[in-house]
This record gives sequence, structure tokens and C-alpha cells, in this order.
Amino acid sequence: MAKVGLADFMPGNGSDGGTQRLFWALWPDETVRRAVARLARGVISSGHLVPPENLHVTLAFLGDVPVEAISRVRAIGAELPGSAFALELDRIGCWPRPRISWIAPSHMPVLLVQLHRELRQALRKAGFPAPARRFAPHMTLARRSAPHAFQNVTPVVWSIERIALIRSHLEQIGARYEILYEWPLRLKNTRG
Ligand code: 3AM
Repeated sequence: MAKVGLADFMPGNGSDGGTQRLFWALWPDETVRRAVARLARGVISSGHLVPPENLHVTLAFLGDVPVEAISRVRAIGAELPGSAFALELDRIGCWPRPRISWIAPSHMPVLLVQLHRELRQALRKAGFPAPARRFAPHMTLARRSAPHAFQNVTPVVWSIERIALIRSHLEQIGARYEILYEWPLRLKNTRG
């Protein structure tokens, strides 16, 4: 099959019959989601909180992927040699320019760095747009929030055992995310 070029990834709302708006993510389970949502409610006092069911950590945003290329995106997930690890979300902060509040790990697990690197390389090799920016793992907690100070919080310890390919549906009330596929990470070493 022909390689997919950058021109195939035009911005859009992903509802076009020929494309799906996709991204790779770490998707929390119910326990992590609840713990994070509780922290967010207690700490963030402005903007729009992300609904608990939408909380995630983005690994790589693909944009609008032609449906005929999705099998190749799936193949990347199936072949990714990542290992499971624990992520401690212990720092709440904000980026004033995009007006986003987030929670992030103050310690970056080596296994997460490796996973992101492997994913980026695999995407590039397969001709997909790979993230160019420095990887700053975070879970967006609120949008359009007013700037606020950093705050260390009691860590939410998240045992990450899989990665997910997510489809984003842009709807009038906001984004709705659908887990398209998930792949387990190797359960060799759970601490990065
Ligand atoms: O939850 P966060 O903010 O980390 O910001 C978007 C969201 O991540 C990001 O992909 C996730 C699901 O939409 N995103 C959206 N458009 C993007 C773009 N053009 C993007 N990331 C990079 N480039």
C-alpha cells in the first residue's frame, strides 16, 4: 500500500466518511479517573473541567487518518515493544497560553520515555506524522482556566499496562473519545 504523506492529514472534524481523527493515549481506569477528577475539583477553580470519562495522557496525535491507513496504525500498536510501568501523577500546574490546567508526573519514568520514543520512531517509519515537540506527559484537567500556581499533590499512582488508539469525535458539546483498540504492555518491570 502507498505511503501516507503529510498532505493526507488535513485538519478537519474527523466526521468525514473517509477519515478518522485519531490519537495514541494512555487511558486511565475508573479508580485513577475518579482520583484525578476529585483532585481537579478541589484545586481548579476556573475554566471548564474535562469530564472524567475524557481524562487521558496523549502520546501522539495523528489527526485525520484516511480509513484505508488505519490497519497500518493498528499494526504499529501490535508491534510496539513497550513495557508496563507505574506513573505517579503528583503535580498540578497550568500552561497560560493554551489556558490549560494539567496534572503530570514530577518524575518521568524511563519506560515512558522509551515507549514514547518507540512509538514516535514507528510512526515515522510508517510514514505517519510523528510528534515533533518535546514530550511533556500530562493529563489535561481543565480548559480555558485562569493561570494558577503549581501545586504538589498526594500522588495518584497509576499502573500503566496498556496503550490505546483513540478516536476523537468532535461534537457540539465537546469532544467524545472512543477507545478503538488497546494493546497490553509487557509485564516485566512495573517501575520506571
Ligand atoms: O488532552 P491533551 O490536551 O493532552 O490537545 C489535544 C488532546 O490532548 C491533542 O490531542 C488530544 C486529543 O484531542 N491535540 C489536538 N489537536 C492536536 C494537534 N494538532 C493535538 N496535539 C497536537 N497537534
